[in-house]
Amino acid sequence: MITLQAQPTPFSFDPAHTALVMIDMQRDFIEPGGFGATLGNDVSLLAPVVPAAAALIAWCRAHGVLVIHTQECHAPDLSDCPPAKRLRGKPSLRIGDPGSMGRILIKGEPGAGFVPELLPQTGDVVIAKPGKGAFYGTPLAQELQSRGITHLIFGGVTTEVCVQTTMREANDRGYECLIIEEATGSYFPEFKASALAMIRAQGGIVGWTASLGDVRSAG
Ligand code: TIU
Repeated sequence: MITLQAQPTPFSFDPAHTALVMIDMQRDFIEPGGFGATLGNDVSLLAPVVPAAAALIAWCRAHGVLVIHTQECHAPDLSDCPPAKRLRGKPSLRIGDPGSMGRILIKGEPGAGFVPELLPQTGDVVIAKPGKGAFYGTPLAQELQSRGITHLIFGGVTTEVCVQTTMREANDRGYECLIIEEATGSYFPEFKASALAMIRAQGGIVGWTASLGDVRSAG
């Protein structure tokens, strides 16, 4: 068992029954010209998440924690993209439109791929997801159940959209959930701070929060 300092209380887990869920560390969210930028966001705000996520992934590999990468993307024919998602708002390019990193959020296109610092390795699990939450329309639940996973550690982008949605879905499914502060980020720093505060409030109503320093201090 590993116990690390966390809020609102220490978080204990058996690495053999724990997975890191790294949410959507894709070029489409982190680099200029992708989906995040088409929505009008300053994507440079997410740059510091990349080295922190790399450090968290390395720590998990060293401690025998399964690494799962999720990827928000759609089929080339958009059959898994509801019009309500594609037509929402007034982005400069919509999902499926051609951009500087290929078609926006389409599976197999350069933009939908992971940033080069965080490429999946042999033994990792990769989950392509059509929604914001990683359980909807994916085999994630079966992947976790078949491995006897009970505890989840979260990182990725963006904190208040895909990360928080997935963490809430996981919490409702009975998983003990921890999010690592430096390894997640938002285009809106105040939303990140609020999401972390919401998660750990009320005795950890959604889960626990901890810093990368807390993780490293655990061993
Ligand atoms: N727009 C935004 O903040 N996020 C997303 O659309 N997807 C994820 O969070 N991955």
